[in-house]
Amino acid sequence: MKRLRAALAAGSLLAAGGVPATAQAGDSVPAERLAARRWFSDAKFGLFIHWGVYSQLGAGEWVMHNRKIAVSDYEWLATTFNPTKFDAVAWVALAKRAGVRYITITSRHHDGFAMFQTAQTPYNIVDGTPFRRDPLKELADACHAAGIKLFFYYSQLDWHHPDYWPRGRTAWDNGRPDHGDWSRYLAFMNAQLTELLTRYGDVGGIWFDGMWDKPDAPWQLDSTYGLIHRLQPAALVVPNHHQHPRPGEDVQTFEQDLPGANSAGFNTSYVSGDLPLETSLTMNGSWGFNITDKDFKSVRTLVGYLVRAAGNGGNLLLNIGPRPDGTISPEFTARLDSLGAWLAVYGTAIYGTRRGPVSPRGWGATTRRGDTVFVHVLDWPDPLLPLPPLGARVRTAYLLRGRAAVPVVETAAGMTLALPPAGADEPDRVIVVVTGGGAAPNRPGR
Ligand code: FHN
Repeated sequence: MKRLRAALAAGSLLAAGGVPATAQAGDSVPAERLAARRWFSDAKFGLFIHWGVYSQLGAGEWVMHNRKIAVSDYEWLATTFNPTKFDAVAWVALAKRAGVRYITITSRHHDGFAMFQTAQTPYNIVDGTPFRRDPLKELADACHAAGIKLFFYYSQLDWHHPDYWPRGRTAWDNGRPDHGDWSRYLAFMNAQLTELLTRYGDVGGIWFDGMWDKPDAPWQLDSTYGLIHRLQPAALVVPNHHQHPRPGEDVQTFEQDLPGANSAGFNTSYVSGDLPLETSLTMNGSWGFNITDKDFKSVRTLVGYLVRAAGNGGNLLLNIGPRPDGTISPEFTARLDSLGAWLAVYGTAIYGTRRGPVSPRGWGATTRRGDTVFVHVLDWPDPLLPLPPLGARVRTAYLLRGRAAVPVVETAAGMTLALPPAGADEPDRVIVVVTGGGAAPNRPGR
């Protein structure tokens, strides 16, 4: 371990595959990445996909840990994985209908099984299963053809690799050796990341997860982030480590929580003022396919999350867990289609917006684009809605759906909107308020 620390300190480790994983100096962000961050902030809606060997057991992606499955038994399970109904074009068509602008898919989860062809281990879907196809390649091709960006989820935590040692919080006796070479593990990870960033065309970014298993380990993040940014200068690093953002990271992501809310208990309540934000969310209570979890959120609730995420200046990354044969359950497809139908009407109040001049409230949220403020009324029973000042005089206000004028009374203390009754099929009444000057965030009343 002493030798490893010395090597790490001297920065002498090379990523396998001959690519030097050198550190990044400070956090000077080149123009390509700044543009990619802006693109990300405009995108507002992404589809998260958790899919892997675990899907076969229909009990979520933690089943190996939860049922204490031995490595050898899980390896056998992997050899039976044969998702012959997987159709990348159909998945992307669904994503397109839903109105998402990017997909983030598990290239490998904590079970360590690679859902892509990798020369670093035979424990991958092409070399280790009867399927023998690379679904990530097929998905990347379909995404590129459809104009959807593809991000790769990559688990830093590994329940299979013998060099993931010393083990972290999720340690249990599953037949792994009680020793390992951490520097070899980091080289393995960097080599797999190199493959993901050189064989799949333009990649939106890498969505890291699992560092929380060993938060104090010498992860050499500068090296890994530097490698990513060198291989694809516009690829974003999205770390789900639940901590303050670090240099080299591009997006602050919050798991099962709106930015800063931390109702889940493991997110940080700190919210970056500079970086794009994202909320990842399950549609039921599970990430990976769970055959008994029918606790699906309603379309109204999901619209509420999308609106409140945007009102907080963030994106919604909404998850599906496809079945082991490659099909997607109707509960997911129906909700995605409904969200797409909703966005076809209301998308202008979401895409390309930033958080509005009034911070999210119990009744809803505001978004803005230039001088136009979108007031999203999600839950307000009364005909009059009082708002704090928007920071600029109102020129006109009208309903987004149907364009009917909305009467406004302005005073020094703010303004009052006279709302039409909500339709039964209308989870969000959107009032378009056109102001005379810039209604910038951080105005009085936030
Ligand atoms: O343990 C994972 C979990 O399985 C899932 O991938 C989520 C997605 O945000 N992240 C982890 C927990 O932080």
